[in-house]
Amino acid sequence: MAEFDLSEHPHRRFNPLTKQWILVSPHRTRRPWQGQQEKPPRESRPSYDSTCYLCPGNERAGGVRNPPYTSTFVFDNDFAALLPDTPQGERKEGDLLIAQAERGICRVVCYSPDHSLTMAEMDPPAIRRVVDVWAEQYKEIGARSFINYVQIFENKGEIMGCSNPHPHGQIWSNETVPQEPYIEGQAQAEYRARKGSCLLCDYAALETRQRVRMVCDNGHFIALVPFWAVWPFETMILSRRHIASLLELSDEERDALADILRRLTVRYDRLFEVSFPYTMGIHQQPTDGRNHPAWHLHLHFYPPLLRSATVKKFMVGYEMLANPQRDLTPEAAAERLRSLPETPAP
Ligand code: H2U
Ligand code: ZN
Repeated sequence: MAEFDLSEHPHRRFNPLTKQWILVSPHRTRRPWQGQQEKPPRESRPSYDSTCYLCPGNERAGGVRNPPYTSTFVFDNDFAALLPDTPQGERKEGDLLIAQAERGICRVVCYSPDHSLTMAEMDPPAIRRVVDVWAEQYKEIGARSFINYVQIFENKGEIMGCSNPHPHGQIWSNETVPQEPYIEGQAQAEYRARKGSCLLCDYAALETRQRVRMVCDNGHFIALVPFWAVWPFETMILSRRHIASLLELSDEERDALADILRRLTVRYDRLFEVSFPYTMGIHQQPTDGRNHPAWHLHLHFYPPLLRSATVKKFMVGYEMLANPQRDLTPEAAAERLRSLPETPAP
């Protein structure tokens, strides 16, 4: 019998942040990138679209008009999933029917007045302004006594359910810490109690040494394909310094975050030469007023595309019933992303 090889033999990998397992089946991708790589023409969009509800000066649902904004613009979501004035209460019938009222605030963040851009196409100072708005919003919303967690995220691309190509993201914040960050918070706290160090500091150091899963880095941030990635080209951005939220970033570190965001999203766009869809989110410490010494700021990118602009990964079958699975190894995905240019397509 041959010796166990991560690049060849089926195996499972452990995600220490969520304590979930993922099945990796590298032998299924032995055939490298065969088949056509059809390149649908890059859609070109106007800088202003009179029918877009996010463009400056346009009317949104409900009749409110956007101001003639010139950089970023934040507004309360007109169809907010969570509302600040929901009455408090709960239902509990034994151990089986349990419900709790949940208050929150939802906002939309326009990255730019230019309808035609994506983050990958914005210049570094413009992305830096988005970083500043994220930090401001996290601070302002998180300071409300009934808000204990602030989730900043972006759905990009129609295939991710994004309703509008205008560059924008969202913020949903609420009373309780939602599932994913709750689980990640527990795992980080347990790791710290057990090892006396930070899970993601240790992980960043390990990946900086091994480099096989690194995509790109700068003095303050690294972008990598996690060892336990589920989505084919999933990545994570980690701060090198142990900080728990955007608020702790220095001026220089904010620029560095903008830099790595641009370089990573440009690489994504170069992968299949299409505007690359993804869900991106920032994980920061809860805003519950407590200390979270184990929390380490990071961003997740979850892109669904598999091997071309049209072949998408679905989480079905075994993945819904057992656990997620991938064929392409995280190391092979990182190598592909690493080899791409950081300049936009001509
Ligand atoms: P997506 O980025 O996932 O498409 O979401 C856009 C958000 O914009 C969505 O949450 C909100 C929707 O509720 N929206 C408004 O707040 N006002 C509008 O006029 C249209 C859409
Ligand atoms: Zn627009």
